[in-house]
Amino acid sequence: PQPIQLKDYTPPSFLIDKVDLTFDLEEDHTRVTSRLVLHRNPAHPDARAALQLDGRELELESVKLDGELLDSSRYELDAESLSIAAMPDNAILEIVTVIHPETNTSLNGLYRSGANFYSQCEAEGFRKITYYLDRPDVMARFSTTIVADKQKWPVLLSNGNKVGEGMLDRNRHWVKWVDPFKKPAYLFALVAGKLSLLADRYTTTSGREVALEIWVEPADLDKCAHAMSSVKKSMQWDEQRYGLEYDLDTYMIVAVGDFNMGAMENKGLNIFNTKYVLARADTATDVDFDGIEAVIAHEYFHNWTGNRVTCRDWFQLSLKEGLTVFRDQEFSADMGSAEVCRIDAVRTLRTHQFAEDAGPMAHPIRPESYIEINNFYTVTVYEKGAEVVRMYQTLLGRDGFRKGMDLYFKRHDGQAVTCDDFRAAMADANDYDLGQFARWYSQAGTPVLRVRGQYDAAAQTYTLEVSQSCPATPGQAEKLPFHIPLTLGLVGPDGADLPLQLAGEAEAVAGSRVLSVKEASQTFHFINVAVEPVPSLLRNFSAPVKLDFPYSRPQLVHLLAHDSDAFCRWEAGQTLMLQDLQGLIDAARSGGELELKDDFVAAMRRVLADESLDPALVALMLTLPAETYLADQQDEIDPDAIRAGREAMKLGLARALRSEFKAAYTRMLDSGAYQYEATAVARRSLKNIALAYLSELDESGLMELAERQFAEANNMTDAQAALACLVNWPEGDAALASFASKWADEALVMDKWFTLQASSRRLGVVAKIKALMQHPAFALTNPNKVRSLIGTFVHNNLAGFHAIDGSGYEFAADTLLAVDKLNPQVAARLAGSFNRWKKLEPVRRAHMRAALERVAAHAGLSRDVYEIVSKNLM
Ligand code: BAL
Ligand code: ZN
Repeated sequence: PQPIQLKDYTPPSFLIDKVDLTFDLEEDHTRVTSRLVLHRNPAHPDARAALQLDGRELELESVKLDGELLDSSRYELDAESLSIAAMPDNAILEIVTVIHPETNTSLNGLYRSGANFYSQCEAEGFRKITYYLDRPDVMARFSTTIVADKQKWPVLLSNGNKVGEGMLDRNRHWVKWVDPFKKPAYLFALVAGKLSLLADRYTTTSGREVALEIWVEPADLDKCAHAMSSVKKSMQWDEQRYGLEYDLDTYMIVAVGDFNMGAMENKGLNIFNTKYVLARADTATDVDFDGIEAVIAHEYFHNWTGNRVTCRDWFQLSLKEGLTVFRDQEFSADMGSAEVCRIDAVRTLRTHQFAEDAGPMAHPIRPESYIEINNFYTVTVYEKGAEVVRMYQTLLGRDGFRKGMDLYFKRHDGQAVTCDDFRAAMADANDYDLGQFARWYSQAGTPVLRVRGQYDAAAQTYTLEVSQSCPATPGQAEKLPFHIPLTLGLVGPDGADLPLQLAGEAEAVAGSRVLSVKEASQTFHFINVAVEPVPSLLRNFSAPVKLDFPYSRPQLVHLLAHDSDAFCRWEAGQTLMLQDLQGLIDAARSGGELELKDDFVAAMRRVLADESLDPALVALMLTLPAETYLADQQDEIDPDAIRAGREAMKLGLARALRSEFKAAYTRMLDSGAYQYEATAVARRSLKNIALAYLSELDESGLMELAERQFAEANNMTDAQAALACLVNWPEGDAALASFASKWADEALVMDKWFTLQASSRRLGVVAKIKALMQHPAFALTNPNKVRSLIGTFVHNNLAGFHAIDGSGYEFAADTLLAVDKLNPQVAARLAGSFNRWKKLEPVRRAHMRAALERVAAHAGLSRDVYEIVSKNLM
């Protein structure tokens, strides 16, 4: 397959004003009638260009041009398109196609989940429904009529407002929907089936009445309350923060168990993975409740950032995704603890996006080419994209950012635009030069910010020398300097922030300030610095970079104890932890002693005993980096040494702080009913990390603590945390069995059961995963199941997946080939588990290469998997 290039972008030859769709749903096929009103696009360079409609896996029944039936000599048909050369400038085209949702396992286009019909069109699924100009810069007004058997499919939903319904012969009924907003085809949606409704209402600030509807399988109706309250909070927040109101009469959410993504922002009819809708105290954890609130907000926010203003082409994906992730992060920060949200976001970015930036799939947030666009729904486009949007706000201030947003909507409502248009709105609204900032969109890789500080006691100055660099990435050997906002403070010996005054300035600033770093090397002189400070750098993680500052251990201990910025405080602890973990990993590799350093243990003891700290922050400070993150810090990865070093730190801390963990556990116990509320969530997080450490100690009393919590928990957060402790020990087998029998009918809870076993350190052998694949609750056709069991094993169980005999790689290759036949998007995500192969120690590297080559040589590989595997082998 040939890559598609950003530089080749050309406007479409035709535009579509209106599309009327009729779906005839049957058990063994669906007939789609499409009536397109088109006109020639004056922006296209060739005024006589053919009309080339996209289409895949369609059975064409007929084409009519302005009422005249065309025979096959009047058009060209191939596997990807339908072309008509002789086109008038204005035309009405009527196309009838037959599709087969009942056999569509890709979950892309129109498909069945159980007896119901659902659709997923982003990015290019609409072309699997009918021939169309399936590109985001073609925006049209849609009407959709759905015809189906009333008994089998009583609920018929599509975008916009319902305008009519009625009965036909053979007990069939019809419903017609009209979407008054023009939209690209990727926002089209259709749902048909037996569904139950949770209904509510919302009145916008300007007085618009909106019907809120959540449609789910009947058995799940008692798990929708949290989703509904999240919708209302999101609507209110977007009005208050950005002045943005909802624009249709009805806002619908549908939950489906078979879904490739987390959720999809189709206009007025969001379709969600059940994972991001369904929650009850006994079935969902605090993390699930958080995730639902964030994803509901994300999809709702897309109505403006994505739907009203959309992307010109798929290279601009981060225009809507980076911006909308930033918006959902800000929303979550306002709903709970801003500090905890920020640290969580940084952990995600570092663990997953820094890894992507350092591997064969590295790409800028606006990629320059792709083979399969589905492979670019990445942590880079989403999470790094959100960091880039955050940097505008850091540079311009919150009010300046709002001015930029207002101008963006004023200029572009109803348009399909580019990342440059967004940047121009931010620059113009604030009269601020963002020219160099454009490099964040075009250069891949994680920049390194090297900072050195010098205190001159006699002159009372503190000089910061700042230089930046960025490693080469595939196709980009050289990088130019970025425009980096560096937020910092200077912390005095008493722990308070010193006033900040740069040479040449009349007055000092209290607390933190933002420096604009634009050169390869730059020096900043602070004056009137009365005492030697410890610099607190990159406060609130002001840029997605790696910081290189040679902190001494006492300096880190000082920041951990005093920094006024919660992120930097946590970061100081993490830096100490990482240094000592590296020492343990090195020792494990060379057969040395695995012992913790006293100053680190003492620092963690103080954290654990500090009752003035938010318990959630304490829990985060005690959380070890993931094995994969540790792997990414190595020159050459030895998975066994990483596991041994990390386990040694857990055990060492558990032994040294046994009584402090017990005290914290007891202090955080809560006998009341479950509440999803910030304080209660924070207390559970500390309680459960204390339990996790205690369960490292092979002591019967402590194991009983976990067993008791598992047996008596009144909520899934506590039950799952206890089970996670037990699964590493023989006691876990009985607990796992009782959990499975209790929750056999709850698909999302069974996903947790698979995940726990796939990440257990007892399970190092592929045979156990294979056995679990035979469990009745597992299905290779269900993405949630594949991600829970196989995905967890290949992505997160470092020592298990990287077994020295290569069995993990063989298993991954076999499984991803089997999944590829069913669902290429899900298979491609599994293929990503090979991305680190070049950094592995030689024995594993050879095994992994062999497995990769076997996959690459496989006949009939999807474009999705081909792209990942071929980039790995370059
Ligand atoms: N647009 C795909 C799903 C999401 O990012 O919301
Ligand atoms: Zn999104």
